[in-house]
Amino acid sequence: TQIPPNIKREAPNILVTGTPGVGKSTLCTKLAELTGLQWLEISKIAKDYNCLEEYDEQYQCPVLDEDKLLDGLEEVMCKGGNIVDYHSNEFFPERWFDVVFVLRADNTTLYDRLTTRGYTGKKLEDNIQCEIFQTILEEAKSSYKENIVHELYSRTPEELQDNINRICTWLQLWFQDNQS
Ligand code: DAT
Repeated sequence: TQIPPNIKREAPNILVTGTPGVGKSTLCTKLAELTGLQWLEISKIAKDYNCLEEYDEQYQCPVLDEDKLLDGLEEVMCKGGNIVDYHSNEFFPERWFDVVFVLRADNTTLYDRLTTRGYTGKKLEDNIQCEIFQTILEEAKSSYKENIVHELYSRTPEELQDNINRICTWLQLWFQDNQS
C-alpha cells in the first residue's frame, strides 16, 4: 500500500530500550555522533518538559505524565531522524518507530553497573529481576511487530562496537530502501 507523503519520514526513528544499566546511553551517544541522528534521552526530556509528577515511594522514582510527554514529542517524531532512549517502551505510539533494539546484559554485569551507580535494596533487586525475566524484551515484542524488534547484548566494549556496526548497517539499508 502507498504511504501518504505526509506520513513518510525523512529519516527513521530508532527505539533503544532495556533495563536501566544495560548500556542505552553509552550506545546512543556513540550512535548520535556517528550518524547525526538526534538522541532523545526520555528521562531527561521528561524532566525538561515538566512531565514528572509525584515521587513513587515503592519504585523510588518519579511518576511520568505520559500523555504530556507524548504530545510534546509528536512533532519531532513525525519528522524522523531520532534515537529514542528509554527503559520502558509500551506507551509510545507504535507508528513512531521503524526499528526497536532491546539491549541486554547478564546479571553479574548489570549488578556491578547498578551498584556502581549507587542502586541498593529493592531498587537494585527489581532491576536485576527485570533483566532476568527479560521484562523489557517481552514488553517490546508485545508492543511492536516482532520482526522489527532486535535483542542486542551489550556486556563488553566489543559487543558495543558490534551493535554500533549493526545499527549503522541497518540505517544504510533503510536509506537505500526509502530513497525518494
Ligand atoms: P543505561 O543508559 O542503559 O542506563 P549506561 O549507558 O549508562 O546504561 O551504562 C551503564 C554503565 O555500563 C556505564 O558505566 C557504561 C557501562 N557500559 C555500557 N555499555 C557497556 C559495554 N557494552 N561494555 C562495557 N561497559 C558498558
